[in-house]
Formats: sequence, structure tokens, C-alpha cells
Amino acid sequence: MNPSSSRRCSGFTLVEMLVTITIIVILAGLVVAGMDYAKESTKRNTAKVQIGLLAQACDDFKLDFGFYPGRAENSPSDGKNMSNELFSDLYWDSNRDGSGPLNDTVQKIYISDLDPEHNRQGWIDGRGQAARILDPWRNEYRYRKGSGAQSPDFDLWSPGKDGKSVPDDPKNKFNRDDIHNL
Ligand SMILES: [Ca+2]
Repeated sequence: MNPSSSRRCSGFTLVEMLVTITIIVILAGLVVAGMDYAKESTKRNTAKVQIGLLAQACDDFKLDFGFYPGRAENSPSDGKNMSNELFSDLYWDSNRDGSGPLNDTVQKIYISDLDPEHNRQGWIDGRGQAARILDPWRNEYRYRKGSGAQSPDFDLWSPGKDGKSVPDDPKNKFNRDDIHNL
């Protein structure tokens, strides 16, 4: 047997091993990146559906009461810390008499999926009247109405993956991943 054929039969050379490992690492990276992309895409689609549900419920509330959800005349312009007010008006105590849905069979429930005990959308944080409504990245949905809002009715949005949003500065980089009701 000549020496070169015996070397070929001995298996991979070091270079061949390194090339093979490099290819495997690159392929694994592509697979992980693809899975991350698919997960983010699913989250964005979920947020769009949830914002649509909430926005429709806000319109239904307005038809009944003549004003949009939220206690104050003007919401904070950044829309922060408002999801509990949405929760209260759209689920917990829409007629604002202090009785929750278990003790008040008269009041209207605008989104049954806001029930914290079942949490079918997985978007409720907290229990009882203190519950908040979270987007798929576990940040509160933002909401504002009144003279400070850009929309004549209300603004309702997710700050997106980065969890940040500067609504009165449309070109701000933190707004690029935001998802709005349209
Ligand atoms: Ca954002």
C-alpha cells in the first residue's frame, strides 16, 4: 500500500475538520436566526390582533357612554401606565360603580378575554382590579386620549420589542418597532 492512500483512509485532515465544523456553526446560526425571526413575527402579529380587539372595544365603549375609556380628560402624552384604566373600563367595572364583574351582573363586559382568571390571551398581569394589559414582549400597551393625543379619538399601541416609545417625536428611533392601531 502506498503512503498517500493510507493517509486518505485515515479519516479527515485537520483542515477538513475545521471546514466542516465552520459550516455546521454557520448553518446552526442561520437556523437560530430564522427561529428568532419567526418568533418576533408571531409576536408582532399577536400584538396587531390584540390592539384590534382593544381598539374595537374602545369604540364600543364610546358608543355606550359617549366618551372613550380612561378616567382623566387627557391621558399622559406618552400613554404610559394606562392599561389598568383600559382594563377597568373594558372589563372590570365598565359602569364605574365600584363593583367588579363577579358582583355586578348588569355591567357590560367589552372583552371577555380580559378575564384575569382565565387569561386566554396571556396578556393579563396581576389579578383583580389591579390587572394590567401587556403586549407580547411583556410591556404595557400604551393608550392616550384627549387634547394631547395625535389621533382625534385615541391612540393605542405597543412600544414593540424595545419596550420604548416617544409618541410626540415621530422620527425617534425608539418608535421604529412600535405597532399602532390603524
Ligand atoms: Ca419601540
